[in-house]
Amino acid sequence: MSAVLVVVPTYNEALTIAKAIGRVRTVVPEAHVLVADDASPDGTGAIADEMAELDENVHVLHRQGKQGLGAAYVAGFRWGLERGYDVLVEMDADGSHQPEQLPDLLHALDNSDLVLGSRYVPGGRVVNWPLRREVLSKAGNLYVRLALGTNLRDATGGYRAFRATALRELGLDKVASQGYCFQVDLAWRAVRAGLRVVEVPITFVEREQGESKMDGAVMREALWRITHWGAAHRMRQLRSLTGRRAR
Ligand SMILES: Nc1nc2c(ncn2[C@@H]2O[C@H](COP(=O)(O)OP(=O)(O)O)[C@@H](O)[C@H]2O)c(=O)[nH]1
Ligand SMILES: [Mg+2]
Repeated sequence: MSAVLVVVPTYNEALTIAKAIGRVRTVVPEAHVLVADDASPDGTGAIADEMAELDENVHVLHRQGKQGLGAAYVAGFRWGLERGYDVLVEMDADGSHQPEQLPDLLHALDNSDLVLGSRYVPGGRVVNWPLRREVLSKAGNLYVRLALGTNLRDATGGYRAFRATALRELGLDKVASQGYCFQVDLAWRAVRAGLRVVEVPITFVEREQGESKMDGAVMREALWRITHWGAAHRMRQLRSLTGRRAR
């Protein structure tokens, strides 16, 4: 059986972290959980430490300060790869990603390298999101498809499962994305590496407690990076086309 590590990045999730970890431990008892906390001022790290003390399947990675979702995941993945986990899962701490759907993701990984929990394939949905967030998310995904020329319906979501072998191929050392565009970055790397990427439907439930950390800086970083990746991709396509003609 494969060893599964669920990496949960946290910044000020004291109200939600215990429940999220508890649900994972109930639904997939054999999985380990790693909380990657950016020195949350609200004491999230201490709550995670208490849980880790009582449960050998729970681990905590304390980071220096708020350095963004992408940076927390890179550090969490490194931690897991160094310790030989076979499968690395991304999951939010706020209950939006339901641990009860984790078995669906893990099952789909039997025949793929990366499974994206997807809100925008048939069967997927979003519950309790304000219209503004839904529009932003759908527009973001449309932009990703147009800029990068992919078919992915939900490249911005953060509920996913990677095979460790696949993650090792993606060049984590070279990931510069700090914020939420990390999600697009890794999905795009996987597509370009020719890995088998599949989407399975999930129900994303907006958090009931705590606050979203999505802000203008996160969105601006996503916009310029995706535009840059898209332009570089088109240049490569153009070059291979003209190269072929010249031959
Ligand atoms: N370690 C770490 N976690 C973060 C950071 N920003 C967001 N997160 C976590 O990423 C997950 C998703 O964030 P959230 O604010 O719910 O984003 P939203 O669902 O898009 O509104 C949550 O578990 C957050 O605590 C960060 O800078 N560092
Ligand atoms: Mg959230």
